[in-house]
Amino acid sequence: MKPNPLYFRTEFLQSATTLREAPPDEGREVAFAGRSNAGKSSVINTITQRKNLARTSKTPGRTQLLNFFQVTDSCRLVDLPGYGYAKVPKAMQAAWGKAMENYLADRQALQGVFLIMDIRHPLTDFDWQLIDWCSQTNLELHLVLTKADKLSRGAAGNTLLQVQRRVQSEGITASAQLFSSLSRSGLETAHSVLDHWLHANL
Ligand SMILES: Nc1nc2c(ncn2[C@@H]2O[C@H](COP(=O)(O)OP(=O)(O)O)[C@@H](O)[C@H]2O)c(=O)[nH]1
Ligand SMILES: [Mg+2]
Repeated sequence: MKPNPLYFRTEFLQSATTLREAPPDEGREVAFAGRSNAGKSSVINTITQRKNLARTSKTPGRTQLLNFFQVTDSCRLVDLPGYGYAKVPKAMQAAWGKAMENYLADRQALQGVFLIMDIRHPLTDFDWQLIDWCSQTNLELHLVLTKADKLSRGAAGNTLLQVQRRVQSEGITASAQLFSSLSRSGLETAHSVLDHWLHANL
């Protein structure tokens, strides 16, 4: 398996605070979701080989917008607001949640969700909420256990298996993979899932 250089041409398109501000609901898009600090921006930067496309931040919870990135004329990647940052007021958290839920439920172009989880803290309550939303709206789901470099190869493999079992035991269908933005391991797998969902095979 080789990386697909198509994703390396990705450009920032626009931000939106509500679904009404989003680009026209046409073509195909894949959304990236995850808890603040899980490593979501780093995954997007690695997948697109752009150092600062999705701003990697040491201050978690600052990304409060839906950010749209253009891969081709008809294909987009979408960075969803990081959820579950404790220092943000509850009301604001609720507003983000609402925007996210609306987007997941109503967006016709949306093909599926990459759920980014820190391999050391997988399947938090917030992750389960997102998994439930995806399952209720019949959205495809791909679980990305990132920062795999933080564990030994064996421990990372075990965590992947455990996460797959937990999700399966709830009757949820989802694919899953290990990833590291540090070593770029898992990049080809992530590209192949995107190719599949976006019909972006070159
Ligand atoms: N070791 C390691 N650190 C990572 C990895 N991905 C992200 N980080 C670090 O984790 C922190 C949060 O990453 P970021 O991408 O901003 O998370 P986000 O809030 O989910 O967008 C940053 O300090 C990153 O440098 C990874 O694959 N390996
Ligand atoms: Mg981020």
